[in-house]
Amino acid sequence: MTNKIDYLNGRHYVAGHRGMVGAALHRALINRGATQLPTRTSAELDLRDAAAVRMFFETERPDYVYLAAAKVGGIWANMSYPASFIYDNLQIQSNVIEAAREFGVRKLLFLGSSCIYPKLAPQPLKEEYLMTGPLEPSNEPYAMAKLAGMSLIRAYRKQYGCDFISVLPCNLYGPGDNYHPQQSHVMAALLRKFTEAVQQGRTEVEVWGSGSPLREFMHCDDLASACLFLMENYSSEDPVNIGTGTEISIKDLALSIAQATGFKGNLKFNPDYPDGTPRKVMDSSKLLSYGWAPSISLTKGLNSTLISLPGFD
Ligand code: GFB
Repeated sequence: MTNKIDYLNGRHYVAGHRGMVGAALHRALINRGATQLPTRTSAELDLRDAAAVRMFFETERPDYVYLAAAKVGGIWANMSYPASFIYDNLQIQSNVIEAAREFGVRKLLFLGSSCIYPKLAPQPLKEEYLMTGPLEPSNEPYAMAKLAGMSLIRAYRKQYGCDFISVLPCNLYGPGDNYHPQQSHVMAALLRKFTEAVQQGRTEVEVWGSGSPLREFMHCDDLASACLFLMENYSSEDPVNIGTGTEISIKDLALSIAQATGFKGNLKFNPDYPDGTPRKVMDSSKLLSYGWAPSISLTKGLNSTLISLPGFD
């Protein structure tokens, strides 16, 4: 089912537009000619506050909603703040989805995550493997919230006929990522660690865990492109995987970043930190079959992200 998205005259609300994914969606919308993009920072609008969210929708009346606002973080953040990861995300997504229904949003896209698949599901992960086994414990609260979000999308389609869809991205990276030393995802963490090691003349960089886990990385601009493609071309209760199909071990990722940053020292794997799920590569053949494919290779994306790094304190 194809939906005409009215970029020019429609009002497009990207929830979470200051985050890496939301900012990429914002850029992509502007590139397609969108001019009406109501925004609120988290200081201006707390998406965990149902009344405030309702008032925002009543005032701004968005036609299209991209639900990229979420509490996110890497494996350490997920393990350190499990209550915030489930509570905040349940609140944010419930409030935005319900307000979108109440105020007649024409289409909404909800961002899930590849970490909602069972820890030991067969690989590559096909959409039908969802909810077939236990989750990876390190991010179970976050994954539970995202599973609930997907269920909300399905339920709102069934009960109210809302044109809401869910997508499941692989691990993401790109400009505007969170570079917090402990709380970030691995790509941002390693970009920072290697860059600082070179700047400070250090000869060793710590890499958490064993280095053996396999992950699939996508640049946030490719993700934004896939999301808009699905807004235009997809309408179903079934979620869609968004991945590159290419996986890399954490050790090889660290070696690639070492090379890209010009780091010549040693990697020190620290087994005191967890590996998380051993492998997480998605089967994105459904998306490919609709006619979308990624265009930013890991090498290209890594190099462009490197030159966009902020200064670190
Ligand atoms: O990106 P990441 O934190 O999360 O870590 P997940 C991926 C892998 O990189 C793990 C290793 O095996 C980490 O142990 N790693 C090595 C590091 N060095 C570092 C480092 O300095 N920082 C970090 N963060 N990792 C997350 C979920 O899982 O994936 C989230 O916890 C979310 O909920 C996200 O779904 C996409 O890929 O393991």
